[in-house]
Amino acid sequence: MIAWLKANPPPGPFRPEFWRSPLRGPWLTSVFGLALLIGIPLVAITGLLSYAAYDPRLPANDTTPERGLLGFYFFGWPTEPVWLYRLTQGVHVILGLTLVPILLAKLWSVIPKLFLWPPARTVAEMLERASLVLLVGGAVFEFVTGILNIQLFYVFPFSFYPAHLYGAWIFLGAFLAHVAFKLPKMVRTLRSRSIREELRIGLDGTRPEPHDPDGLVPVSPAAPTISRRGVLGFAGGASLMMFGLSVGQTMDGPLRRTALLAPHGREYGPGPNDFQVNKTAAAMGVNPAETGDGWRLELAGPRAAPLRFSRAELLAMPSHTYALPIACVEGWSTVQRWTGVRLADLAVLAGARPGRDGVFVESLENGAFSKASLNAGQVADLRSLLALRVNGADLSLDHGFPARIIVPNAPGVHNTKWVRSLSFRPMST
Ligand SMILES: Nc1nc2c(c(=O)[nH]1)N[C@H]1C(S)=C(S)[C@@H](COP(=O)(O)O)O[C@H]1N2
Ligand SMILES: [Mo]
Repeated sequence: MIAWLKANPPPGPFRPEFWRSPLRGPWLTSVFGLALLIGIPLVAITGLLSYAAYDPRLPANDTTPERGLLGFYFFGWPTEPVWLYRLTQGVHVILGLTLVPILLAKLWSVIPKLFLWPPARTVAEMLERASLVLLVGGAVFEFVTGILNIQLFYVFPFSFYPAHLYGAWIFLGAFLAHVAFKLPKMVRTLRSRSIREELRIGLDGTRPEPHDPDGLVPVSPAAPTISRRGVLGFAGGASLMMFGLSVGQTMDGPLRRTALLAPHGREYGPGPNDFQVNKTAAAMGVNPAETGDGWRLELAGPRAAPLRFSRAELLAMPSHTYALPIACVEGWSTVQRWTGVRLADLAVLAGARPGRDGVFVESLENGAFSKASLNAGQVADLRSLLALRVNGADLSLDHGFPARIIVPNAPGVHNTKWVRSLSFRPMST
């Protein structure tokens, strides 16, 4: 039966003669594989750290309450070093983008295996191919959902955050299995041919790799139209281009304009407020009338009856200024000078117990990012502010006027804008 199937493949890509590129072979696949083997774990670890940074055990911070065991590694997210989340999330997004051309090149290099005929000959082969469905499907799913999300195209019929998280674990499981299967072959193949020497070979000297039983090397190769060096240069160059056109979104100053792949607008607000806006007040349906003279901050805590403060009263309190980043989950970041009242001082007014109470923050608007919890360590850090001003000017409406949260090393989404109330309460993690 198997012999008959093998002898009678369906037409087209199921026939080995269909695949003719003389460049395909285990060595080329191994080079791309090595790049992914280095890059993907970094993307995965920084992604999982981002999940921990939300402090998902606290109220309102997690939209995947069904996470089950996936939070096994959580820890109280620190405020030090202040640049940590900026770094980890920048790596997650920008390295992810940088790997896209390598991933595509790797998939191109193994595409004949998608049409292997017969699809599986043994149970072991069937299992391996099932794991490849999870591997390739998982990789494509993670890259596509991630890219759509940083471009703010919320087009999928599910919530990004749990989908990207569950997808990551499925992909990682398949990735680990794949590495365990293939690592010995990859190492052997890479040793068989030096990359330096390969880079010296032009089109004239380009020959197919020696026959391999896995079926990557074509049985009837066409003449090469590009050298292996050319393909590596093309994939590497595309990858560098992705990096070069996105890394600027993590910088302030003129280089920020080089981030042509970053989606957000370029004009954000007047003078000192001219820096990146994630969601505008209009987009979030903030009613400007509620941010005027009638606005009051509601302050609640374990011992005090709720207090109310006008913006003028907050401005009259001891104020502090720190240069701190906003680092968005979408990978962009910026450092600005924020001025406002310490959360620690407000905690004392509310009768909160230092080191025990965190704070539950609510915004004037009602969207997905309108509520957040900060842990006790974040409240206690003297640089954590209810910011009223930025770079010497009042906050613009888009940056959260009348008042917003700024916490060192917190993910951007926890720096709630248009704050309506702060409620200090035990936040044990
Ligand atoms: N109320 C409210 N606060 C919010 C948001 C929001 O949509 N609503 N967006 C958050 C996100 S995702 C980020 S990255 C930062 C961005 O702050 P900025 O727009 O001032 O740069 O604000 C955060 N605070
Ligand atoms: Mo964000």
